[in-house]
Amino acid sequence: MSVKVETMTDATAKYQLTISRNEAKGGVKKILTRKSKRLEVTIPAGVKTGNLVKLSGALQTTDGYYGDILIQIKVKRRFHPGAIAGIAIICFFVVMYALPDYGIENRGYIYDDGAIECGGDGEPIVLVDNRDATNPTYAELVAFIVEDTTNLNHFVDGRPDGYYVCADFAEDVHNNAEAAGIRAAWVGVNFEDNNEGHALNAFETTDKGLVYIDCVGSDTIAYLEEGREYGRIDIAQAKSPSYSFYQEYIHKWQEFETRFEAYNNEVAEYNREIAGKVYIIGSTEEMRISAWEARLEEEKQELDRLSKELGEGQYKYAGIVEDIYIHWEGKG
Ligand SMILES: [Ca+2]
Ligand SMILES: [Ca+2]
Repeated sequence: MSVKVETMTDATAKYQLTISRNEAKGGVKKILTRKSKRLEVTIPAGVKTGNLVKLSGALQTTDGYYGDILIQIKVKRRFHPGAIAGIAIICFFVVMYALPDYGIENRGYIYDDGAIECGGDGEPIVLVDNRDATNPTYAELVAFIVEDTTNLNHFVDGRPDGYYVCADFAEDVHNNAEAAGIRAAWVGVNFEDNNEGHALNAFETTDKGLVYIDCVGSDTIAYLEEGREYGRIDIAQAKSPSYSFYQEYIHKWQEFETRFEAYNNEVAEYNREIAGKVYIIGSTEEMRISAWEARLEEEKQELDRLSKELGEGQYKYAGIVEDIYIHWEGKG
């Protein structure tokens, strides 16, 4: 969901809300955060792009004076239902834009078309930059990310505990890195097949160029290219920040899975073959079985080695990257 303040008059606040086709078809409830107050907005079934949803008198709750909140609906065109089924590890945030009150531009905010990027709590993301920060080497970056504990924070995406989402993870990693003397960027991503955004970090390493880091849930190198699948690999297994490394990594996973299945099938076959049989040592039959067993043992060791190289598991599909916005500094 993305919400953008368009204009604001004395008595009406206007927002634009992008929803999926399924949400438009079936109706949906969304939370709108304004001035630290949360409003539950019911979008009725059957809305179309351009329809307005009016929250009559809602400014009384949020701003303390009478006025309406108008929400203009935009139905996302490109949306493939089911494409994001089962997302567990990648976490999305609600992109909530709010114009600065009274036109004051606060130092360190991230601006996009004059609107400010906000975290899960509706408060602006504040980038605290360090003038003395410098670009790290890849090894320095990895050492910092492993040491930094932002990845241990819990992703909270709802009531009653408030919100701490990927935008907030990226804010903390950015500010911790700058405080440690490492120049960092906050990165926003949109997906082609998914109407929610994602946030992460970028660093310009002196030896390996631009490196994306995503610390939601665990420390990972992220792989981004417009028009391609968003990738993540655990930092211990990620040997290179280039997208081709990610493609090879996924290919290796597919090979591993195929090989692992074949191994299991052959073990089952071997067990069926030897069941209830007694072999005379030195006989042709015994030598055949021994050689087979040795081959299986060898394959098992190779699979163990590959498994260590690949890590615990793959990150689930998050979407095809549509746009990448890299913010090195907060503006103010
Ligand atoms: Ca860490
Ligand atoms: Ca920065």
